[in-house]
This record gives sequence, structure tokens and C-alpha cells, in this order.
Amino acid sequence: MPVRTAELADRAAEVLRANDLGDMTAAAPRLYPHMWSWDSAVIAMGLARISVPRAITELRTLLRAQWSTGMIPHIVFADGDEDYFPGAGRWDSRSAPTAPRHVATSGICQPPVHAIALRAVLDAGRRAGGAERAAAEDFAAESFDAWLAWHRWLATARDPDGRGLVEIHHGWESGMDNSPRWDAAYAAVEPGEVPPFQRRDTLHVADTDERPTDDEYRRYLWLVEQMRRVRYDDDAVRETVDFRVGDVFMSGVLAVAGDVLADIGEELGRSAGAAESRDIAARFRSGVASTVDPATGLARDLDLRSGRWIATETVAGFAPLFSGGDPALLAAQRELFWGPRWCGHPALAYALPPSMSAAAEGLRPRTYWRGPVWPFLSWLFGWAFAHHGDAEGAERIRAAGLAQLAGGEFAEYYDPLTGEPLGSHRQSWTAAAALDWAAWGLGESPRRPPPPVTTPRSRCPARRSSRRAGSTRAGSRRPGRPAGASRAVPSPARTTSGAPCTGAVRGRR
Ligand code: 2M8
Repeated sequence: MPVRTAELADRAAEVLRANDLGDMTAAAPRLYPHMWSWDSAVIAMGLARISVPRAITELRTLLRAQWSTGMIPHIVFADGDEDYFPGAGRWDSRSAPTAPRHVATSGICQPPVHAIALRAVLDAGRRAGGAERAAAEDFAAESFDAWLAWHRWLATARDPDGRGLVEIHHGWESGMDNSPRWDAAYAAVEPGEVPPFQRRDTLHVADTDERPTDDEYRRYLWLVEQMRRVRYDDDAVRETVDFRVGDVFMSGVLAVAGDVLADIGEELGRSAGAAESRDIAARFRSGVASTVDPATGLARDLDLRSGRWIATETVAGFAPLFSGGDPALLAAQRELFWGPRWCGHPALAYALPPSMSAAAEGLRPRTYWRGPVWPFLSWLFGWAFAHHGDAEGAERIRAAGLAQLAGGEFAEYYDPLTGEPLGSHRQSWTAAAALDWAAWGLGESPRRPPPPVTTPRSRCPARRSSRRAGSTRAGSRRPGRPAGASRAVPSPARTTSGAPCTGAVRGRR
């Protein structure tokens, strides 16, 4: 039965509490028991609606895993959880002289959405005032250089020719792992010898068709192996790895994140850093614009090995809606976005962007990044619409997004045609998106959030004991564990950072 927005927000907050590992939030209870880079940014944005200190802790944990090069790794491994493959051992990050010593991470990155989270935390702190305001402002000042170093690394190690496109070395770096965007590049990868492996992801979904195939995984692991063998040295990886693509979506995100960080830098009086960030934003904005296909109006990735444009009809083609720029380009992209090949397609359950156009040949509505709608991505688009001054577009996405989530499963992704929840349930960034949407006032955008309505605080349920709480979906339980056996009994606790976590959402309708 659909739930009301207020109840949905409470349930979303409960999902984040249950997935809370103390100083990081698992991306999902079973399928993803560690911290993922871009998930954690979206999660921090959602947490900021509940507890500013806890949101800060999330970002701080991520930054503690930053490599000396500036790279923020795509996974920060939680201690002792072996139920994910490829895990810490397979990545062997500590073999890299530039990796942090005190924590195990992967050796690749993900889209740089973090400045958007930093902005959300800062705004939430300022709305709350008092100690939360001080904590948010201190954190922004303390972490500004680290975020800038991250962007700088992307703009140098990953764009050595100054093209304005972020080069990626694995589909996992795009975050859209098995998107049709990468089919041609992966087809050219001939996997060599990799140590034997057993996947764990397929144990945690109801239907293995919702996940990438074994053939895809062999290529994924071969690329990891190639990078591991050169100890993740940036130059050596570029020279040896069999997958090199200019990722237009990541570039669009870097452009807008560069501007957001520059704004923050200016507020902090960090003029040199702000100017550098602004330059990065401008370079990637024009890089993204240069990829737009005149025939379709969509932005394209560039296969750097073959030199060919990759013209698939995927949601990444809307990268200019993030990077911004030429008003005519943005107007054309918005028309396309709401038009019949995308959100206006008559067969869609909700007017939200599927990962692949519902009108495209080869749409796989249940398969991961080959068709389903991803709520966090809808949220990001809504944020981008608002950021570029289209509050009405943002509100349309918010309304449809909340309607899609009304079942309360907080699924990883949804069938665009039937609206069925798929993948993992109780996925953290889906809950974070719901929390933020629920908190917008009528007609308000995330740039101009409503004043806080502070409600009495309740304490958070236990952290470590609830690590395994979560998806009770049939078929996604661990073998041998009876139904419901993993449910933790909530008990009062605080985060390990000492920050209390409120049970109620502030400023919601
Ligand atoms: C998915 O990716 C991981 C690998 O990084 C996986 O399939 O095991 C993607 O959806 C990615 O974008 C996301 O960050 C991650 C965790 O939610 O899961």
C-alpha cells in the first residue's frame, strides 16, 4: 500500500539508521556492505536532513580514504565483511604506494558528486544554526583543499590532454557499470589470466538477470588485474589498461561540482582555490558541449582506444543538464528529456529518466544499468534542474520520484514500464533521495530549502548490531538464515562520532 510522504521520510530515515556502520553507511544491507564513493555523497546529503554531524562524519570517513594523488576511491571497505566480491584482498590497495595505509580501498574512482553533498551539509548546518552551523562551516573550511585535490586529480591524471573529458579505466568508475555505453569498449577487451573467483552479488538479488553476466564480470576482473599489477600507478595504468573511455556524464558532474566547490571556496575566502575550481568547471563544461551529437541532441562518450564516439541512447546523454552552459543547448536537452523518447514516453510507469531510452532498441527494463530507473539519479537530475534555475522541472521530478518510492521498498532500481522495485531493497542512496525530496516545501528547490521545523530528537538504533538488518526480500536472504533472523532489535545508541541522530526529518512538508 502506498505510504504518505511524511511516513515515507520516517521509513527512509530508518533505512539509513539500519545501514549505519558507525562512521560510514553501507550502500545496501547485503549486496553492498561497504562504503561506495558516490553513494556516500548522496547519503550524506540525505543524512543532512536528519543530523548534520552524522552527515559530516560520512564525508570525513570518505576523505580519510583519499589517496595521496587526490583520488577518492570508489569503495572504502568496512572492516571484516567478506561478503562482497571483489573485496579488499582482490583489490590489494595497499600494494599501491599512493593508497592510504590505515584503510583498505578499491583502486579506481566514481563520479565526483561530493561537492553537491558538501553544499547540502553546509546549507543544512546554516539552517539549523548554533553548533550544527559551526560544525558544518568548520568542516567545509577543513575539507575544501581535499575536495579541490580530488577535482584536480581528475582534471590532470584523468584528462592529461586537457580535452575536458574525464578518462575512465573501468565501467565501475562511471557508476553505470554495465550500461550499453560500454559495450563496444568491453567488446575490445580480451580478458587474460585472472585468479579464480566466485561472485557474491548474484546471491543477493531475486533474479540474476537483474545483474551483469559472468562474461561481463570476467572483463571487469581482468581490468582490475591489469591495474593491480602496476600498483595503480596513474601513468602506468593509462599505458596498459584495456579500457580507456572519455566519460561524458562524469565530466558533466565534474563541471557542475567544480562550480559548486568554487562557490563554497568564495564563501570561505579561498580565492585561489575557488578560481582553480572555476577553471576546471569551465574546461569540462566545454568538453561536454563538444560531444553533443547533432543528429540526436545527446552528449556522447569517446572511446579513447578506438577514437570512436559512443552514441548510445542512455541517460548519460543528458550530461549538459549537469554541466550547464549554452542556454540553447540546455533548452534543447530539456525538451528531449521531457519528450516522447524519454520521460514523456507513453509506456513509462512514472515520468522519470530510465537508464536507457524506453524507445531504444535493446532496452532491458529489469537489467541494472540497461533500462531501469535509478531513484538517486532522478534525484541528481532534479538537483541539477534546480541548480540551473528550473524549479518547475525539479518539482516535476520530485513529484514523480516520490510517487515511485511510495511502496516503501527503497529499491536500488525500478522497472521503468511496470514500476516494479528491483535489485537490492533498502538501498541507502534511494532512502537519502526520499528524505531530501520529502523535506522540500511546496514549490521549493534544494537551493532554497524551507526553514527548519525542528522536532524533538529521538536517539538512533544500535549501529553494529543492525549491520545485517535490512532486505528481507525473498530470494535475497543469505543461504541458511531463516526469514527475519537477521532483524536487529533497535536500541538507543549514538553514532561512534558521538553525534546524535534525530529520528525525525526537519523541514519536511
Ligand atoms: C553498483 O556497482 C558495484 C561496483 O562498484 C557493483 O555492482 O558491485 C553501481 O550501481 C554503482 O553505481 C554503485 O555505486 C554501487 C553501490 O550502490 O553498486
